[in-house]
Amino acid sequence: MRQAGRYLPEYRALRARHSFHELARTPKLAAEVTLQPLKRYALDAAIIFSDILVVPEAMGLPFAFREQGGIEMAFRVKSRADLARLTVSGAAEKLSYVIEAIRLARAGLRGEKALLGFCGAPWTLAAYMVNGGAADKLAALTMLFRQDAQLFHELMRKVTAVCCDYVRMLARSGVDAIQIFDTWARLCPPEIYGEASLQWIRHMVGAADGRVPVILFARGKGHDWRALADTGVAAVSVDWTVNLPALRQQLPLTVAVQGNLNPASLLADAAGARQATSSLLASMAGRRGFVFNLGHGLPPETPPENVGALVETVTAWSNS
Ligand code: 1CP
Repeated sequence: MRQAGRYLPEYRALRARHSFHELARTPKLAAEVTLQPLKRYALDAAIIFSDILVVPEAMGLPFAFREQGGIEMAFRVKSRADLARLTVSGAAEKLSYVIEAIRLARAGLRGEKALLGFCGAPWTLAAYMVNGGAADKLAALTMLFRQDAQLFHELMRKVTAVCCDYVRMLARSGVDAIQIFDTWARLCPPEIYGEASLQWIRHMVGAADGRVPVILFARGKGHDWRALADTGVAAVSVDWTVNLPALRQQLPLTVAVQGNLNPASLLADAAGARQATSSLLASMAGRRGFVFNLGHGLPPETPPENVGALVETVTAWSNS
């Protein structure tokens, strides 16, 4: 809910004049979009305006938007020849425009609010790279893992190396925390999740080198909290299907939990948004190590005033 994006009319107005790539790659514009939600709402933090797919793009695999919605990668990684087209050395440096946007956004925040950086998890990025964009048809990546484990691991090594370089850059950029998005974790069979995803995430946590806390969002894997926490992250962020108080009880207090209001509860009216927010807060009353968040991103059709009702409710609760 700290994100900008299509639910905000001021984002859509900028987007009418600039492509997504122009917004993301022009530090002044990216910083402006980053700060848009904070101009409207009394939020505690901002998240830098960018995308997880900037990493494959920097490796030589760009993405575009399909007219009917969704993402289209320029090519699919199906063979060693495709893999050879991806560069590692110098790739993360191509993302220095994000670091410049972070610098400008931090100046705008004047130290009063936190700023988050983020990076996709290698499994989720590879999902887009292998199946060309329609990440819901993720069977392609699981199939690669099962049919050509060597190619799968070579791909993961390359993607992880760039993610680690990028995390190092983010950790030194002055962001207050880094969130890793393993959005397509839920499509990874549980028996291979450790080998296919978490081991690579562990490298990224290492690359942050303890400079900033790392938060892991692994959609659909909240029940596997022990394995998520074992990556060394400071916080586990869960989707809205997880029972948050139960998770808080099970995790050691050295690891924070973040979550997990169902974004759909913001689709009706402000009273409904307030009620849903209050009931999540009540379920977490008296528990330490909790960061309120949504259980996933905001759909574009969310009425902005309902986000306002949520922020007011959380602010009143944390001041009480
Ligand atoms: O038309 C537009 O303006 C593009 C819509 C859009 C936006 C607003 C995309 C394309 N990316 C973003 C920004 C973005 N991406 C943010 C917010 C930053 C901010 O507002 O300050 C974040 C955190 C992301 C990260 C991201 N991109 C994720 C992980 C988070 C999650 O939702 O689980 C994922 C999966 C993506 C891929 C992506 N980028 C864009 C789209 C439409 C998609 C989904 C593609 C698909 O799988 O269909």
